[in-house]
Amino acid sequence: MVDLPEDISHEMFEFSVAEFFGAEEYQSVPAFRTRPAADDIARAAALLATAQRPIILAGGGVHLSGAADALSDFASALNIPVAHTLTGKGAIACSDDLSAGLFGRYDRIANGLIAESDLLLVVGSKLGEIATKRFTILNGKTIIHLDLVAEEFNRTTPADVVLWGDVKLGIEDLARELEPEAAGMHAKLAPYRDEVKSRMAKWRVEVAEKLEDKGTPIGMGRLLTEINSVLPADGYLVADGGFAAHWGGLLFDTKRPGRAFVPDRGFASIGYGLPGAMGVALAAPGAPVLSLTGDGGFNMVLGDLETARRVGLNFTVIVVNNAASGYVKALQHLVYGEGAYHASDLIEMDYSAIAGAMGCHGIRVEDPELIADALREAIAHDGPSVIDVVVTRDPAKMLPGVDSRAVTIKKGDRIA
Ligand SMILES: Cc1ncc(C[n+]2csc(CCOP(=O)(O)OP(=O)(O)O)c2C)c(N)n1
Ligand SMILES: [Mg+2]
Repeated sequence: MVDLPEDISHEMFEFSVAEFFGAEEYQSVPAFRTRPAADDIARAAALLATAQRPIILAGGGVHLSGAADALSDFASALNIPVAHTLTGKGAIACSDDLSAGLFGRYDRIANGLIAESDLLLVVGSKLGEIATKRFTILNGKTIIHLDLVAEEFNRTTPADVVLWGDVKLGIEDLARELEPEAAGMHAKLAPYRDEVKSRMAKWRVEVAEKLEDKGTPIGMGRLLTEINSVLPADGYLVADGGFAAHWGGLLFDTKRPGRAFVPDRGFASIGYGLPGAMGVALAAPGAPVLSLTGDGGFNMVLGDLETARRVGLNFTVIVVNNAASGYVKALQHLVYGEGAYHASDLIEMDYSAIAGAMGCHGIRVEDPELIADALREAIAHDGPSVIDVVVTRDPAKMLPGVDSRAVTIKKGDRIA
C-alpha cells in the first residue's frame, strides 16, 4: 500500500487529495455484490442434498470474490471435496483432507473423481480449454454453475442450474438453504471424504520418485517439494506462463484458504514472473514471495530487477533454467518428433551471475539437496534474489503429464 501524504497539493495544482471524491466501497473489490435468485438457490440445494458424490470445481472467481473462507467452511460443513483450476488454487487449502487438487489438463486425482461424480458445483470458473481438458471431462455431467459473469453460462459446458451472482454470497446462500440437511450430508459424505484423502495419499506414493527425485538435472517435482517445505503458510508463489504455472498449479500446496498461488492465467503471457513478484511484494509487504519463471519469460523482463532494487522490494525469482522455450520445445517433440525443433532453443545463461551483476542476490543450484538452503538464504536476503535452477534439457522429460494437445483432432472437436 502506498501511503499518500494528507496534502500533496503541488504548486502547479490548486487542489489537495482531500478534495477528491472517493467513495469508501470502491477501495476494495468487488465494490458491490449481487446474489443469485432465491428459487435457483433452492433448486441447486435440492440437487446437492441428494447427491452421492458431489464435487466443487473452484476457479479464480472464488478469489476475486474473496470467498475462499466461505467456500472452505461450506465444503467442510457438508464434506464436499474441492478441485481447483490454476487460478482457483487456495479456494480450500491444498493441505485440507477435502482438497482434490488441480483438475483439467493436468491433475493428481481430480479428473477421476469428476468422472465418478454425480454432481458438479462449478464456482467462479469460465470452464475454459485447460480446465475442461479440451472440453472432454465434464460432458454429460449434472452441473450447477455459480458465477458473476452471465456470459460464461452455457458457453463451453451446459449447466442444469445457473446461479448468477457473487460467489461469496451465492455460497453463503447455499449454506443457509442446506443448513437443515448439513448434519445428514456431513455424515453421509464422510466415507467419500475419507476416500478422497486416501486417494491423494496413494497418489503421493505413486509419484514419490518424482517428488523426492535426487537426480540431476533437477526434477520439477523435487523443486516443488522443496518450495512446499520451505515456504510458510503466509507466503506466496507467483507463477509465469510457461511450465511454471502448470507444474506449480499441479504440485504447489497452499497451507491456508486464499490466494497464495498467483499465476497469470487467462492471457498466460510469459514474462509475468518478475513483475508479478514485484506486484505481490508491494501488495503483501513482509510476506515471503517466491516466483517461478522460465528462462524465456525472465529474459523478456529482467531489466526490471533494477526497478525492484530501486523501489526496495523483497522477493525471490526462481528461474527454471532449461535453455529453451521449454513448453514449445516439448510440444514440438511430442507432435513432430525427436529433433524437429524450431526456434525453441535458448542460449545457456547463468541467471545468478546476471542478477549478481545487477546488485541482486544470485544463487545457482544444480544439486537438488541444495535447493532448500538456497530458498531460505534468498528469502532472508534484503532485496531481490534470483535462484537459477538447472533443470532438464531433454524435451521428452519436460511435460508434467500427458498433454491433450497431442491428440489427433477429429471432425466435431472444439479447439480453443
Ligand atoms: C507473451 C507470450 N508469448 C508466447 C507465449 C507462448 N508460450 C507459452 S510457453 C512458452 C515458452 C516459455 O519458455 P520459458 O519461459 O523458458 O518457460 P519453460 O516452458 O521453458 O519453462 C511460450 C513461448 C506466451 N504464453 N506468452
Ligand atoms: Mg525455459
